[in-house]
Amino acid sequence: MSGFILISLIILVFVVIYQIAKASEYAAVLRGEKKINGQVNRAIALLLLAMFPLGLWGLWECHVYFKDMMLPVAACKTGVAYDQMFNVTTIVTGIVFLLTQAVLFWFCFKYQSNEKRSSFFFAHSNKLELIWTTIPAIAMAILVAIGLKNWYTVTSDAPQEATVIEIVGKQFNWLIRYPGKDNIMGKRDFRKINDANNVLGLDWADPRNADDIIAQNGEMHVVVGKPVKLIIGSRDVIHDVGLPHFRMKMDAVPGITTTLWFIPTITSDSMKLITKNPNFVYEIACDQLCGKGHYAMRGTIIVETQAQYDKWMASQPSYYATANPAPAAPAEEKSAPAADTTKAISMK
Ligand SMILES: [Cu+2]
Repeated sequence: MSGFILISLIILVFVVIYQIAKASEYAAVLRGEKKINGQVNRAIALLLLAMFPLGLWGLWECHVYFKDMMLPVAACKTGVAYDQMFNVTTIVTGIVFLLTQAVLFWFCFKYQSNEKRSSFFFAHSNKLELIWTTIPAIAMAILVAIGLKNWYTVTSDAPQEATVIEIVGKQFNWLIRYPGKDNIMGKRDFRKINDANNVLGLDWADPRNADDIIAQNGEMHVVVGKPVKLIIGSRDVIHDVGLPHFRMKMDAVPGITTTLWFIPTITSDSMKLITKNPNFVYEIACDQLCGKGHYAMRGTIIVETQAQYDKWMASQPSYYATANPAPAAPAEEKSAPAADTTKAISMK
């Protein structure tokens, strides 16, 4: 019933608008078409002029309304550089936007249709072409150069002392591996992936895997002030390691290793004070729509002091121990030749 009323109402509104249009058409004929056209033109020109400040006010209100969604201060050095780049770009494009839009709306008003005015044919001007090509080109080149400098910084070689952490995306969570006491990550083989007891496909024939740690609860722990290098991969489809609080993201592509490095500068505890939010956590988001559980691909980063990190690290069992509750010595596994495994798989 309510649907019927709604449709009737819509039809009624259309009929009313149609009748008003018809009536104003008759009025135009009676009062002289030209006069009416002139009035309509003037009204539209005035409305357009009003649209500009009204639009700007709307933009401002949107920012005020959504200000709680803004990110807090960047939590690493490259994040600060990124914010500066963002601000410079916003200011430069903002000035251009304001100037061009102000002129656009003003010209619509100033050059509204008028009986006495005829159009002016302007074919070409080399000087103008040169000006409006060169100035934006120089501005864009400068902005791109700043962007490239930042890009090369985060993707370049990390400092030697960096903590190396592997992060692998899968539908639908992040797997985070630390190299363990030997500081070397063992080999992985996608054919050995097994959700029951080998989520990353660690090759147990490689002794360097024996002490590797896969962080529990998808929680990445890093030390404040110490460089972190992420080795990024994917187990299935393309994901993307999104670190909004560090202003960074990098694709996680199956079969291709990507990297990122940064120096966290604010601990999780300090950030709780800065944001006045006792529940604040640094998030790892998936920035690539990767399937139906994409929204739930949330990991967390704990930025802490060296002492807190060491304590946490000491509490983490090796993945080998977790995956093999009655641990056979890794050395025995090692003695099984890797070639045999490959053969067994290819024979299947
Ligand atoms: Cu994903």
